[in-house]
Amino acid sequence: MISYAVEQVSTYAKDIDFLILLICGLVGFWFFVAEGVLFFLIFKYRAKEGGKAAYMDGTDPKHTRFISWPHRFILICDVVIVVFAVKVWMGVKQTMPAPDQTVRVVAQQWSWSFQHPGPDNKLDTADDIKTLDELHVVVGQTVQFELVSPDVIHSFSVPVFRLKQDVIPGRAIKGWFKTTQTGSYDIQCAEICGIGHGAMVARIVIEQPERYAEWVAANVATATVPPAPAAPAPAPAAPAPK
Ligand SMILES: [Cu+2]
Repeated sequence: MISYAVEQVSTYAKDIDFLILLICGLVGFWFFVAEGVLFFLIFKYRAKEGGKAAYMDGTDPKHTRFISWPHRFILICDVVIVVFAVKVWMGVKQTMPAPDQTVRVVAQQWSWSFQHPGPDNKLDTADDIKTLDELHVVVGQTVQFELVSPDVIHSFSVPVFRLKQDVIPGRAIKGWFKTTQTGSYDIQCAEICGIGHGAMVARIVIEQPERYAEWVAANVATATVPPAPAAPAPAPAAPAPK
């Protein structure tokens, strides 16, 4: 149902949507039951000619069962939610599948920059490709990301993946996703991080392997490679002694 509004583009998006719907369904059911009983009782015991108010201290078992039985049912619902939530949490946050590709995501006031591994598929080598506001990945591959921030707390949010992870200065936070279809989708910052927070947007481009290889080939030449140090100039000849 949620996927009508926001596509599901990661392998775990459907699990998270299921959890949201489960919580909405159970909470919504009890909300309507509680409101229905409330309005029914308001109507049934409305002011009437000759009616008298009665004092009840709430200790009679005939009265307390109206609290204790719903309480038990709701506790069962809570246990159901916790069981499913832990299952999804373990699958998304407590497992780290072997990655096909590792990227570094730098969140900074107020932009996203990305470091791709380049043709050797290793980060922090001379062929890395650095981009601003655009992350490229291959469809169907497991991508491990490393989130870093040089300034304040940000949050790496990709709605189509149902992924949101805080980026904390001083830490390199790892996570993963596995894409299910090609396309170009929003990345946003989901943590108020200063005056330019609203402008902190980027795109993730999910491509077929051939297109990704073309992009790597086209960009590796312009990758930010530190220039080789210039050869030292020859020292001027010492003046001949007079
Ligand atoms: Cu931010």
